Amino acid sequence: MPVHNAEIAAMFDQTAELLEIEGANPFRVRAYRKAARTIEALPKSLTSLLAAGEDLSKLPGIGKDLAAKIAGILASGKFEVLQSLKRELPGELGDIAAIPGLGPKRVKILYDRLHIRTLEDLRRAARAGRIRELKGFGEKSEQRILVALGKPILTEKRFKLSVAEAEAEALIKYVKPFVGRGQIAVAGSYRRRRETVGDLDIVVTGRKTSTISDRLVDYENVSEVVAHGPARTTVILRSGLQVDLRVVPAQSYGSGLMYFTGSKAHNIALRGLANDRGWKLNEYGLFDGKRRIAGASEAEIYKKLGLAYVPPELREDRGEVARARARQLPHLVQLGDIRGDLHAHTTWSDGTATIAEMAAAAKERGYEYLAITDHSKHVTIAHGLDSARLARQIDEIERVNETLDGLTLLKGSEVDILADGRLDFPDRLLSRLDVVVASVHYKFDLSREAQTERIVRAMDNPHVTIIGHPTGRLIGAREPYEVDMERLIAAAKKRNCCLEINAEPDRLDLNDIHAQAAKGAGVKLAISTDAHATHALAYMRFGIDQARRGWLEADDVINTRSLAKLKKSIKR
Ligand code: DGT
Ligand code: CA
Ligand code: CA
Ligand code: ZN
Repeated sequence: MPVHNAEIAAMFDQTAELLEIEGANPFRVRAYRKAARTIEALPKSLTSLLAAGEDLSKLPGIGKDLAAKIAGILASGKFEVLQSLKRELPGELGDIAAIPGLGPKRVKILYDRLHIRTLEDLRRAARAGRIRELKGFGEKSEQRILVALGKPILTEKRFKLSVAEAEAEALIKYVKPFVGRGQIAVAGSYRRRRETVGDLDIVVTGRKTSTISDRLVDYENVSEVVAHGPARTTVILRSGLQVDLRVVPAQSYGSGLMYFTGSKAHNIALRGLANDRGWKLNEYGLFDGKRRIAGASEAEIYKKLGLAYVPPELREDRGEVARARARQLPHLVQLGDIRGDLHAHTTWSDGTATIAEMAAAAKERGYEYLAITDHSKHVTIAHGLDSARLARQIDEIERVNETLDGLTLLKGSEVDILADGRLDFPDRLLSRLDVVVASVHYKFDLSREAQTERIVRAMDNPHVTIIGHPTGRLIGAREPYEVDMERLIAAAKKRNCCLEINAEPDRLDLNDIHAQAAKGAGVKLAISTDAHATHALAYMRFGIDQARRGWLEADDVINTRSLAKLKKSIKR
């Protein structure tokens, strides 16, 4: 049974949690968390990477030790470290430790003295007044526990799009052979390419007697069957991701797909249009009385409603219905429009591939150009470059460029924006570069005013081409720093500076809404992968997803330009 990346990531996260309860070395705890983030974001399964002979210890945050552990998990399906931790610390102790006021030590007391292993155990003990009797607890902490238990401690779990995508692709590959000549698609927020996905909604054509639901239930990766019927089946995968499968007749495939793609708000707007004409729209079709006038394809439904086809990424009821009626929908940027990548790291800082290897990978993607933008010295953990090393790297890039045919490496830097808005390199060096990505990597806790001022000051430097990952957020892990986005956008416009859509699946920064606002103000965007390895250049597609959700067209994105035009348009 192949072990999925999401499962290994979950094992590492859980290990980190239990180690924390045990009071283990914080460095060890962090190492597991970091490895989990890396694994979640991988575009390929670890199984296939290993089979292809890739050295896993080259992945960011994964050393020799963890690489060996991963190989062990892939071979056995089990993680011995986690299992022994669980033997020592059973139940839901990790969840219990997450309750405010209860740290690892107190969790241990609860377990040792009252045998509390689950949230339910804890609730029962608190209601019975047994916690206040424990030394060091008292009535107040018992009250606090009860209050905390009343709230949803485990907030609704959403999955990053990249993680959901790996699950969805494996699942579709498995069920596809059973679909025969029918149609199947993943609908919902997944099809709209939202940055996170609550569950997967799969629509498949078939008759009432279809056996496709039985096949899904048999899927090796299913951990729980919530509902199982001929028309609708719901399962939970081992990663915790829920899958809803709906079987619809072929003549309702378009309406079913449309309904389950949503968003709900978009559906409501469409139903309103149908009602205005005296029709009815639901998941079975578009009806005039009892007569179905459309339903087999989405295209014919939009057409009947007098609308241009609305790409799923736009279906959020943010004005797309009116624009579809006026035939004024944007021509959304596509992956094929992209001619190069403007943010990439190499072994000179914290990347895993050499300049030449990154160049070869970019060329393989059909790119015209790739900007090498290693970190500056302030990011010491990433072996950021000092002035002397950057000068040497510039020479090296020029040397490699001589050997290349069809691809041009751009000399660049991801230069740190220092706390006061100055840059981490002197102007005389920056002036030698083609592309300067300026980013914030520390002092995330400045006030909104100070943080905004800091970044605007950086843009004042005319050598700066692009502001990298402008809000600093990490999806599900780190909130964006406080910053006045409206002011940043206005400042970028005034200075002819670009903003980045960082396509790294943990970042997606700017997000869709901010990207749309930037476009509205006439600011150009760079969709960049921030690749730290050759395979990560493929993250471009996640950036394209967000750009499309932000209504961007090819012209709004600077790296859709030819090299000559790019160079002209980024000149300040
Ligand atoms: P998610 O899963 O939270 O990331 O977001 P969605 O959009 O995939 O939402 P989900 O899975 O609850 O439902 C899938 C689609 O089904 C949703 O986008 C629209 C449609 N849908 C669900 N419930 C309703 C409803 O009550 N009314 C209408 N009009 N559509 C609904
Ligand atoms: Ca969904
Ligand atoms: Ca659903
Ligand atoms: Zn960065």
